[in-house]
Amino acid sequence: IAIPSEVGVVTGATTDEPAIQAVEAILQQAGVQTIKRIQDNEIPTAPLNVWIGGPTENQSSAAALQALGVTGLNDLPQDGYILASGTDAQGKKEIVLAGTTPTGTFYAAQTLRQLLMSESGHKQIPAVTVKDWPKMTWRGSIEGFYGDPWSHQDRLRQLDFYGEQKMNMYIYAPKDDPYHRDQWRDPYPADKVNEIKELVTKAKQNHVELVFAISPGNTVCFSDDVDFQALMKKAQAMWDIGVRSYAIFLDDINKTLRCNADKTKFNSDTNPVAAAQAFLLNRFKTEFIDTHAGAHRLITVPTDYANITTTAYISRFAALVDPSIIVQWTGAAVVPAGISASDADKANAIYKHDLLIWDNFPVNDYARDKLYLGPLYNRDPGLADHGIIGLTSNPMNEAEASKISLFTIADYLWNPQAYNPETSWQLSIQRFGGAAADALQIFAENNYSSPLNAKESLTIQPLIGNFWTAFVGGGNVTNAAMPLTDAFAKLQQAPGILRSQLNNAGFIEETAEYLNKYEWYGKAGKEAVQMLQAQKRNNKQQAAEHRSALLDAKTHIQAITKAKSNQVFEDFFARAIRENDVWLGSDSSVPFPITTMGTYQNNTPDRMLDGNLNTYFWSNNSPAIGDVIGVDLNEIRKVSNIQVLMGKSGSLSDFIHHGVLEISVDGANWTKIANLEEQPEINAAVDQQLARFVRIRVTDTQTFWVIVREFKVTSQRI
Ligand code: LTM
Repeated sequence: IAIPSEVGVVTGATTDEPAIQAVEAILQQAGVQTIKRIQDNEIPTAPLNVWIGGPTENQSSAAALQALGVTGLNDLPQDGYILASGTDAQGKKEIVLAGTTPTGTFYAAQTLRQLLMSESGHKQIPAVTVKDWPKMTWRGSIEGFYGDPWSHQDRLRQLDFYGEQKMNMYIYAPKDDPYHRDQWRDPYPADKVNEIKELVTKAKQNHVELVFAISPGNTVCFSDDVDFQALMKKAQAMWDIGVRSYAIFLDDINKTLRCNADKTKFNSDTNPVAAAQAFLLNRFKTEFIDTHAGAHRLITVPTDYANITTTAYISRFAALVDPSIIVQWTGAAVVPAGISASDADKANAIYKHDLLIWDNFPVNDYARDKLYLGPLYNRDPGLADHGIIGLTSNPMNEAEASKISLFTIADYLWNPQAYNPETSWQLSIQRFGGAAADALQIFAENNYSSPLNAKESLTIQPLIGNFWTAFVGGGNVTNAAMPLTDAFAKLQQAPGILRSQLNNAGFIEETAEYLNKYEWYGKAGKEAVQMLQAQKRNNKQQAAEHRSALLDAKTHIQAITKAKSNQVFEDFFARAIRENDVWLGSDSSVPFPITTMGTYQNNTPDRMLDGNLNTYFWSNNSPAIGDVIGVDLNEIRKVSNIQVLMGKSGSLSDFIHHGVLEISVDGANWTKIANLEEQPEINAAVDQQLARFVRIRVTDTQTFWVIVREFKVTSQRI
């Protein structure tokens, strides 16, 4: 259906106004010059007419659907819609956007925009019938992180973005807004009230439920009337500016009662803290929510929020909190790699309330030098059928950068069965990046890994593997070097392209240090490859020049501490420099430690190669799946034995509990020697196999950190 320069828009008296505005904006973007608004009792005459609103909003939309031979709107679930486009029996072109509710109609308008965007030139849409509805009831975000809250402009832009992505909830709960947590009793000053009022209006325009949250738990006296009245007053001030949804959060507080006020209502309870919290929540529900017609269900997060087995506290909280109150839960961990249907079943069994997931992805308040620009992974597609009523994602302090993963989260929540992280991410990059999408993809795929998925540097990592295979193979490395140099060159160019072509000043400002660092990574990568190529050509002069440029780029990289180092690149440079050292005459029989894990204090990896059982490497966290620890023998040798002593003497818990022992000649292709399950100490005979690299690779998550006292490889020159 080509969009002509004149389009009729047919609306009813109660057609959703934000949907009308969205359609008109979309048509203008498609180059329409005349938009004729007509009522549902008038006869449309334009060459293309768009009916907006289901039968409750627009009296003529049922007939318009019928004219296209489309039925079944009434069979769709809440907020579902039909978007039908085509030519009727009289040859008239029409588009019908009909929701089961006004929200559904608004979603139909968003799909119209998406259809236009997906056509080249953005001036036509396919003739289609789309019947569509959300699987998960609540889909949104929770500004619930520590550190710098989002700015007012950030929030306004987020709400527009949620509307476009059919997300319907935004919970306002920034930990470092003083009036939210530390000074919760104090009223918001007038300018802040005005801002929140503006957010409420913006949320309504986007069919987003704005939930106003207070976190009083650090200082509140649960039974105290004065405190309760302060809470009521705060909630009333928000009601007066249009807020209709509330949350009282109790996360990250001490489980103490703190005050000497009247505790008779809960003091004799088996868990007075849970009982005190329930008392406050239930009282707020009865005295505020129930007395304000139009108020929505209260939301809370308990103090134990990351459990799948019960605690004394949870069991009392579940029993005492009013069943209408929605409980937030983060999964089986605060930042869980995955949330399975069985986790949800277990959580339902212990919390015994409707559960709304507080998903701590892509939040980075605990890793302020990381950007999580990859998609959502590992949320079971069946969660909605296992007692989960919705999911709110806790995003990064970087509001614009968060939109890349939020797009994929919206996708997952709308239709979890059809969700594919990689394809959703590609589309997110296209939409967010616009003309600069290619550069954005390069930048984002090098800031991709997260606690949900350890993959990093998706294009460059395999190219590095190919390069080492060719390099060790002894033949011509040019064929493997070319695509790698090219990929590093593109990485170097991407930040400049983003700065000049991405139409998003917020993103550029938030990610400035990362852009600088990755520009240098691109430069350093190119120099490293060229150094090794010069080495292969036996050209000492050129190799030295590239080495010096590599070291200079590395100095710039190290100086940018705001952005964490990229392990794939750091490993590549370390090995490249080592190869060059050996070529220049360093002793190649000295093994070199390799690891992807960070170091705790001064327990550096070289300590596992020093022959001293009292010193060790100690990781600075529990390892992720895919993390490695091992040695590079600097040349291919005949290996006869591998002995690895993990854990501290006397306390063996800090070791790799689930892993594989592997060897490789080139650092790219690996052969398994043994599976390692709960084995802190390993002594493996290897039967003179050829290898240069020996490592243990982590195959499952664990909570323990890793200590390696010695990693001893017995080998001979070939
Ligand atoms: O997750 C919850 C319920 N509370 C806090 C969040 O405020 C914080 O952003 C995340 C990530 O650090 N962890 C929490 O425990």
